[in-house]
Amino acid sequence: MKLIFAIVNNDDSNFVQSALTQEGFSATKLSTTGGFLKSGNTTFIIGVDDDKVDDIISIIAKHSKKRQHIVPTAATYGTGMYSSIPIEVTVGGATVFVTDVTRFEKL
Ligand code: 2BA
Repeated sequence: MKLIFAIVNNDDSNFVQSALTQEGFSATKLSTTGGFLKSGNTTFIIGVDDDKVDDIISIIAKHSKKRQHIVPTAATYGTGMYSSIPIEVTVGGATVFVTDVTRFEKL
């Protein structure tokens, strides 16, 4: 068995959730915050049999879009002056971790 952690954009999360449920997969949805942008995203926790991992990744990939975000960054000059330079970062589609489950119980 595997445990999948999938971090997706909030705007995609309902589509991912609906598609997983429709295909018969159980998932837990957490409200999370990205460490870099400090903005909200959604993390799904999904426990599945090994042979279903690729199916789940396909569902997540299908419903997770890439997005561009403009982020202000601070530049420091030798004169002690600062200025803010916006940079563009690409977020998503989804960040997915797959880990082994050593024990699974439903009590
Ligand atoms: P954030 O940490 O808010 O990162 C948002 C986007 O900012 C990232 O998109 C990436 O394009 C950029 N970014 C992140 N850290 C950066 C850095 N140190 N320098 C420059 N740019 C940086 P994604 O890679 O698609 O990640 C989307 C979200 O997935 C992340 O939101 C974070 O919540 C999660 N994530 C990504 N990689 C992770 C990892 N290795 N471990 C845990 N969570 C991760």
